[in-house]
Amino acid sequence: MAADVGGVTPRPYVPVVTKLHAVIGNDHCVENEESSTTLVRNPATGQEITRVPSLGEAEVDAAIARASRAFETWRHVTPGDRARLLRRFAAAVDAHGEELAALEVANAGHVIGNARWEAGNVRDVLEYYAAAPERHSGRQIPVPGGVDLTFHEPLGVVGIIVPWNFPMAIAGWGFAPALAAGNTVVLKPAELTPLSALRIGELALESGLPEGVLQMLPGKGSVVGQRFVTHPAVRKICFTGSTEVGRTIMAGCADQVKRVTLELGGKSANIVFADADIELAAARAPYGVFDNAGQDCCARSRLLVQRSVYDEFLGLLEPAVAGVVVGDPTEEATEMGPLISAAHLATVSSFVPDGAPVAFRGSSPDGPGNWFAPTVLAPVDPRDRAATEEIFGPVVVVIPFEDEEDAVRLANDTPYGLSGSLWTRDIGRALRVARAVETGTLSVNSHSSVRYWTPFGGTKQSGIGRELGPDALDAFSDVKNVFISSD
Ligand code: TAP
Repeated sequence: MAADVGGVTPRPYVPVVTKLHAVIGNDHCVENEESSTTLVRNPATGQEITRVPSLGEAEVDAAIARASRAFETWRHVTPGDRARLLRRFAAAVDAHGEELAALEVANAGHVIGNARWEAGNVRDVLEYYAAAPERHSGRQIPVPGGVDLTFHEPLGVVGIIVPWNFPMAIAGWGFAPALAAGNTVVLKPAELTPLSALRIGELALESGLPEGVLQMLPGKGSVVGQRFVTHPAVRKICFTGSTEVGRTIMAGCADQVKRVTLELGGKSANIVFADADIELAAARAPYGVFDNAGQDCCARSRLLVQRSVYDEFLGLLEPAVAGVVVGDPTEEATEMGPLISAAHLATVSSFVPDGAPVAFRGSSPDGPGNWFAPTVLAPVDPRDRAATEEIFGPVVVVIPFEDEEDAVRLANDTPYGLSGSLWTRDIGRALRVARAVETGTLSVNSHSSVRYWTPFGGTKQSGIGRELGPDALDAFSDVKNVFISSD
């Protein structure tokens, strides 16, 4: 494990997080000025899990300086050795998959089945991009008077800012291609959900990544994240989060013409045509919006149903929603867990006030924890707040449409454009509507959005740039053109 790799001596394992210990406090995540720590709670039980350091600007600057020094070495590690180190990192994540999944269940309230998938996703994304350093080749372009070559140059230090809804998967989508392209990474997990990222940072060191190559920096967005934006040595920001914060990040990056990738909010449509397999579309619809308790940027939170099958569809949807298993996320059979925090529960609840047009609801546990039952609102005017704003909770609005043109008009009547689905047996219609809906990804007869082999990202105010897929390395490198005269 401690072999010298490409002139870089990998570090032995040094834990960077002290043992998790329970502490007393009142909120899910409370800043403590005196000790500069943040209290982290279990959203399913309300119980405290641990305190995590909340870094100040001087500590962030020191970490960025370490990342800058590490870059000078990491960028010169040979492609084969960089690939080998990333494969070791993937193997360490794989070996600790159950532990990482358990952290995500406890800290983010993810159901155990999803959390295992997410840990596996971090491993898979690392393995996928471990193949990249040996394949990210430039071009030789025919020109008169000599030879012209292009090279993919790493950018330097990349700052990755991660939200709380998919803490470890979204972290991996950023750091795996960034490291493969030869950059070093500073990563800020969300204050509410830092635990899996901190453990992955330990695993990176344990598997031999040199010190400073990947650093997890917990703390506030307004301190740690903001410093990534303003620090001149950070050459790119990879931000996932709300459109509101994304706008400020983009404006801040403009000051230094800093590269930026933004993965932001969504209000995606699930379009059900009358010629679809209506039973299947209704059976699957709850999982297109209630997965991760609706805290999913790709949630299909607008269900557009052709009027001729509207009543039939709602009749089939009701038992499907009632059948969603909501409860203890540690149980294998559970399909939906709690919301992330009491504050977020209040926000989601505000979309279902007394008198809201609740067609039907699923179940949710009583007692402690941030529980909100799956909720179907119908009929809903397309201009209602619940139909236009991102709720980020288990609430779906159902809206009828007349024909293909009407469906596309409604689907596009939003500033967002991240994801979506359409259900039809007509392949021509599937292609026409898939092309007409303004969105970064779309699934036909499925709710799948994220596959690490394919590009993912939004259009309109859902973001800029694409993650994952074969081209992700291009987002973490610049093309240098070199002309060699033959005269
Ligand atoms: P945000 O409040 O935007 O926070 C996201 C991250 O940005 C957190 O780490 C946060 O830190 C940090 N941050 C906050 N203010 C900042 C600032 N001024 N400068 C730099 N960083 C700052 O979003 P959220 O509530 O965590 O996540 C929910 C949103 O993310 C939803 O809108 C959802 O659609 C979107 N989302 C999008 C995607 C994709 S792929 N498009 C995926 C997941 C989530 P703190 O932890 O300190 O707040």
